[in-house]
Amino acid sequence: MAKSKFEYVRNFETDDTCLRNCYIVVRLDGRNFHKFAEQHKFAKPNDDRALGLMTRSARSVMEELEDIVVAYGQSDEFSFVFNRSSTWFKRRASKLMTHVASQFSSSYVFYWKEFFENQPLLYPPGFDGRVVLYPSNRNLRDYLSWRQADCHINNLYNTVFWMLVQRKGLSTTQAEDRLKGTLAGDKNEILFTEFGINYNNESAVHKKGTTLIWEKRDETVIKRTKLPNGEEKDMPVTRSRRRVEAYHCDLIGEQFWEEHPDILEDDN
Ligand code: DGT
Ligand code: MG
Ligand code: MG
Ligand code: MG
Repeated sequence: MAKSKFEYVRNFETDDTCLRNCYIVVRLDGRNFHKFAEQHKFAKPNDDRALGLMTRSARSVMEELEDIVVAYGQSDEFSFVFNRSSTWFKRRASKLMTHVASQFSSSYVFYWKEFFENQPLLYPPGFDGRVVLYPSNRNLRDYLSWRQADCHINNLYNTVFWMLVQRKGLSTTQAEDRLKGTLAGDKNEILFTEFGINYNNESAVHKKGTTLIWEKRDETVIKRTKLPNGEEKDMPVTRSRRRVEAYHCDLIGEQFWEEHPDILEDDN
């Protein structure tokens, strides 16, 4: 095809290829979800409908896009980790990030009604995205540990905060003052002595967030099969199928990674 004289404008496009051998992490975060949560009457501190919808949308991202090996979400954010050897879209950061963000956003709206039956969606939500590269398994694990530690710190704070407001009748300012300068141990103590709550018994999804990984499961279906003698018979056929499974477990220690050695590629 003959080139037009306008063709040169293509050269203004910049190269955003992600460095080879690195895990590519795309993290999405809900835009102004402080307001979004208020307007859509999210339960405080954790709304299980909202968390379920985030996880459903993340599952759609993993199923529809290529090469995502693990995803981790909490609050209004989700991180997606592409395999370090992925060549999807020639590793172009903008392509990967925008596909993740648009697939996630459209799924969030598409599945809204499944989670928020009686609460209409009042306006179109948005998500920002960023790309970060991690060159080693240690760095990637520390990244996920960082997000999970964030989940823990916020959830512990929010759990005590809303107990003080909802159960004790403190104003939000009074609850803030009460918690100023307190350490994790102090917050656990307040929960236990004032509300009879052992934080360890709080639900795992709120304490640990949600981790999505691919797992192989054997699936048996009945199939009509032709026998050598020409007869037809219903026979069970077992196939190994890959599907996305959700966990609410600790990612910081060794156990999860020892139990799922296929998620990360060897460092070398
Ligand atoms: P941004 O991300 O800079 O556009 O601003 P925000 O407002 O999204 O701030 P961010 O992402 O730091 O914090 C997440 C907000 O979402 C936070 O204000 C609390 C709210 N949120 C997330 N999950 C829940 C929930 O389950 N229940 C309630 N009530 N609020 C939630
Ligand atoms: Mg933010
Ligand atoms: Mg946000
Ligand atoms: Mg956030």
